[in-house]
Amino acid sequence: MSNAGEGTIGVGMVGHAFMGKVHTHAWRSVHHFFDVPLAPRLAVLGGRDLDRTKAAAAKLGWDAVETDWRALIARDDVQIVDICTPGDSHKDIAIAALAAGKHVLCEKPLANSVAEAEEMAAAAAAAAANGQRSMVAFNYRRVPALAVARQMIADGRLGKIRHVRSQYLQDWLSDPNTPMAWRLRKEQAGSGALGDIGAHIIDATQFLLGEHLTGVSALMETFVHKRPLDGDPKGKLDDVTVDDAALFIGRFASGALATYEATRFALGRKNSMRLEINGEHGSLAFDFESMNELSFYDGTGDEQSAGFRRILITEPTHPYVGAWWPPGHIIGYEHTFTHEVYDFLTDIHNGTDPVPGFADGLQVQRVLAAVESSATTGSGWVAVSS
Ligand code: SOE
Repeated sequence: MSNAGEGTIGVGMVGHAFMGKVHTHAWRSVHHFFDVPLAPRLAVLGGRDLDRTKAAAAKLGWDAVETDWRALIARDDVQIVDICTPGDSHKDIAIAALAAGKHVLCEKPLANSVAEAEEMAAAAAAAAANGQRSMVAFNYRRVPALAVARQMIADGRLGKIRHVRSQYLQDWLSDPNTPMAWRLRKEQAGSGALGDIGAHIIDATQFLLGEHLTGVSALMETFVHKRPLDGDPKGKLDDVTVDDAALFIGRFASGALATYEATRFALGRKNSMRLEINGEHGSLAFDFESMNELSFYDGTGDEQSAGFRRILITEPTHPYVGAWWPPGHIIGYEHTFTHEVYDFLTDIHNGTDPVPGFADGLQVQRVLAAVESSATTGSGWVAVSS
């Protein structure tokens, strides 16, 4: 049994694949490392298959299971609904959960379309008036190194920003015999690399600069159009209906120019989310595969000794780091989700709106739509709607 009773808040999580596992780790760990006003209770795990959901609940430590997310939402022991499902169910689950008076954490991207995201953002705004909090799980905002980078940019250490260079490179689909998955079907995922990992670099770059993209021009490509349904290359094949890669340029409101590359075919790159920001006085560079490090070039110093220097983001004064280990004992991917639920629980307790909220998720959805429009119509520059 997870901790029950006073000073706790019940979580009902829908979905128990990769995101379900890492969110569970966050809910289980947060109150052991951070001072949270309400300790999460792993009340209910939702999944479509009863036996598989029971097995996942036993392994991950959830108290009960439901095979219908509507029943999960209706339960009195659930105050937070955590949505870890493919994008095609985000809207229905989130709007129903908000209507039922729950707080909602929803995985990214917020939805599979701008229209869905608009409905969700409107429902979240209405529910906020009722004290209900909602957040989109753009977890990379909670990488300590990126929180430091954002502060350095906000403090003017780079001066006016000229260039934003970002790539999110994975290679898990490079083999054409890798079987079909929900992330490869448009009706379930909304888009491919663009929404799955491109959404992260869109949100992360806007987070770092503190401003939005105003327009984009894009290319998208599907390299492998058919994949084995169950991994047998000689078996039945199914159609891939999403992009395998998206490349786009963009312009920020301040005039800064940006380049984006999102692909799951960069053979050898496993989860390499790379960002470089060039300003008039300096530059910052980051690669998630070395997530505890930030490279900084100070253009205001002595030219003779100038160069990118490595900042190890493991000091107790760095965001979130003080809750974990002594300097140099690095943290990982899963810690960013613990940071995320720490901030979410704090907002719930303080009655403040979480960031990124559904309105932020809607704005990212609008950038995704502009990229897709530019790439599919070949219309070149497409403004990001507001
Ligand atoms: C697959 O590309 C994936 O699991 C994404 O869906 C996650 O958002 C990312 O953090 C890791 O890769």
